[in-house]
Amino acid sequence: PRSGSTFYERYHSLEDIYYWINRTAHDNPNTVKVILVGSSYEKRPLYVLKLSFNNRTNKKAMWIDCGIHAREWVSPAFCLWFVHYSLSFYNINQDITHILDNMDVYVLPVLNPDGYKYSWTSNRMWRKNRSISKTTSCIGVDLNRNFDANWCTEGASHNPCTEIYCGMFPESEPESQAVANFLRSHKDTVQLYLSIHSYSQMLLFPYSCTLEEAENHRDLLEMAQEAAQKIRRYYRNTYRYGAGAKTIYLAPGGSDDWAYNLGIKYSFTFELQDRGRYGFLLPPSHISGACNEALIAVKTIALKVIEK
Ligand code: ING
Ligand code: ZN
Repeated sequence: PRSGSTFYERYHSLEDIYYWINRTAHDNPNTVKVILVGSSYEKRPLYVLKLSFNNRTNKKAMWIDCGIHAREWVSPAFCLWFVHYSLSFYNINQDITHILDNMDVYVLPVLNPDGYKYSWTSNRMWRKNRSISKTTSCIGVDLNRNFDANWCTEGASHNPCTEIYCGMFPESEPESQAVANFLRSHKDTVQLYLSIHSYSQMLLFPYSCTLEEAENHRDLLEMAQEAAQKIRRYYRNTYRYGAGAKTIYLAPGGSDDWAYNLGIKYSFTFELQDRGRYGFLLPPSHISGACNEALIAVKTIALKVIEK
């Protein structure tokens, strides 16, 4: 390891992350539970950490998933960072204490474990999962095109050889199905959905699957704007923000649009650092900066959801 860097300032193999999940739950038996929500195409477990700091009834919840795209390594790093920060600064930092007093948090550190593993062992630039198709030798479905939100319209592809292959049908992949099943069964409590990607420094919200505006567009825009302002003020970094389709490109089948249509009215996709200098190959020395600025955005948005 780089001298002077902590565990959370490095990238970790899938095996290390599974070990970390286990140890984190074991070391925090009163606050952390591990929930098995499904398994990947290659039969790896999909574990969610539930952070719950008190037994208040009717508590809201937020969901954070990381690592839906294999090569976006800073994304799983953020999920680990967030859990560690929550456990370390509850009752120390006022904002995280208020958030955790009012919300349970579900964290899925690696939504696409097969792809993540493959990006460590074979192809650093792999994006999709690793499912095999009957009709071609091309491998993998883009899990962020596999959800049931204007599935496989403009901005996704039926061609398994592309990076934006939507799969055979919505939720054809076990990874997207596991997330969708979990959220369907928790939609009465989950009020905030966050999906963490990289790179390009953006805070996106529905819709990406259509140019239409979400019903609470103004609310979402205001939250994203405030979060971006905080990042600029505290970290002197620029995040763009807006509805996905108008800010980057039309992209149907994304998880945030699907969660929004399910009824989770506060739904965001974060694109963490950087803006292209290193791209997906963000050096480990940048993890702390990338995670701290994203953390301030998560806090800003979560505090606003609690107020609603
Ligand atoms: N970007 C996202 C992608 O899947 C996105 C952008 C956000 C699409 C929300 C759909 C919904 O293309 C990256 N970097 O993967
Ligand atoms: Zn991505």
